[in-house]
Amino acid sequence: MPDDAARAWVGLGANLGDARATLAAALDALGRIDATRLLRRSSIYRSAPIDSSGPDYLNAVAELETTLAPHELLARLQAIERAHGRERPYRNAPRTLDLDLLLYGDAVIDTPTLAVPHPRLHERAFVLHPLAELAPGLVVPGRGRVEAQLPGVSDQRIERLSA
Ligand code: PH2
Ligand code: MG
Ligand code: MG
Repeated sequence: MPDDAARAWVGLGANLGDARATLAAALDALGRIDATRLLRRSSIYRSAPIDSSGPDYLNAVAELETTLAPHELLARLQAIERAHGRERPYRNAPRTLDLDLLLYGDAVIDTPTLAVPHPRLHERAFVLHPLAELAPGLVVPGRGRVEAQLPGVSDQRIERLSA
């Protein structure tokens, strides 16, 4: 991977259909994005829906190395979502697969189509726990270390599943 590669962090979530199989397939698909390597993935977590409805979610976080630009990577993530039958009937609707670009190096991006760091990352246990598992000490631009955000989400139900 060339020197200009960036470290990107992607949040995975699913709460419709066979969520476990979907996350496994999505991780596989992340590993096949061009100009990108899947470095690591967190455990799978079961979490209560936050500002959303339907069954519990399964969530995980993946660490990528990529030479794609942030918007290019976002387009690849959206293509994987669509391939898994993602529909967007309304905001935060239950979903077969959600792939969120959480962090892209230490970049701060605020455009109509992409905001990085993900604007709600720091208030969501289902992102913070898997991220802290993979990268304790990781600094979220504008927020500080990932584990410093955990006390603020201690009321959100989440459970780490094996593997
Ligand atoms: N995603 C949302 C809204 N709420 N809740 C949980 N537990 N997990 C998610 O992935 C999730 C959510 C919007 O993307
Ligand atoms: Mg999301
Ligand atoms: Mg999303």
